[in-house]
Amino acid sequence: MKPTVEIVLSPLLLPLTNLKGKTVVIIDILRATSTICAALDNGANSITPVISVEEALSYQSGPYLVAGERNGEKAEGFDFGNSPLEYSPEVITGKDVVLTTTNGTKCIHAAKDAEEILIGSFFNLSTVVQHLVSSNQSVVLFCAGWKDQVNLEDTLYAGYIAKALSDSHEWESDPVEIALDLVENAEDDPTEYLTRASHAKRFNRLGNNIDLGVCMQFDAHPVLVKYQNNTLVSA
Ligand code: 3SL
Repeated sequence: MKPTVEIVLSPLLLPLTNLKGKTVVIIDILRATSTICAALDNGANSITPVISVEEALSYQSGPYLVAGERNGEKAEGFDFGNSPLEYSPEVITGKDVVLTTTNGTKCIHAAKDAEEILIGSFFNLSTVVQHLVSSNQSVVLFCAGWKDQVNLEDTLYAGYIAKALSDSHEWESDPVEIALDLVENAEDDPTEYLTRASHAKRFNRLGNNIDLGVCMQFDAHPVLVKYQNNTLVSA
């Protein structure tokens, strides 16, 4: 029997899914998981995801950079926001970062029952697929969404992963079929497709018309990111 693929389309649906013994891929394309991959590939030592702004600020007395956003904007008092472009090698090499975001970092904590937790983005799509194929474990693709709502960009990415696993894994899952349909619709120009996403529109309102295109660079940061001992590291 082949291992399975499931997709959790929103954090509200996570309690319906058994994570025991499975690999979970956390997906928050815009932008938490993209930023995490960029920062670690650009030389950050570690990223500790925390749930609240207060908890993040409590790390400020230590040797940490404190980073993240609320509602798409850098939180007050933080060193960095949540754009991959902020985490260049010049500023991030060798640094330990504490990160809190509206949706993505919460999901990392929520997946604690899984055997293995990975971070997925278009930046490391092929690296994630290679790992999932070779480890031959059942996979849960966990979409962070936006404030518990399903979103386009995370579902689309889950579809790309499911499609790449179609020989090695199996499924009987409507969310997987939905995600595969999105890939079929978007494949010609996935960045253009995602301009209709509510978060792309939110970015435009905030004057950010760059990060959508940035986060859609396939395999630009081919790093395998694992959550181990409360911290994200490049494996
Ligand atoms: O919600 C999150 O985790 C963030 O990725 C949202 S934002 O893209 O930084 O606005």
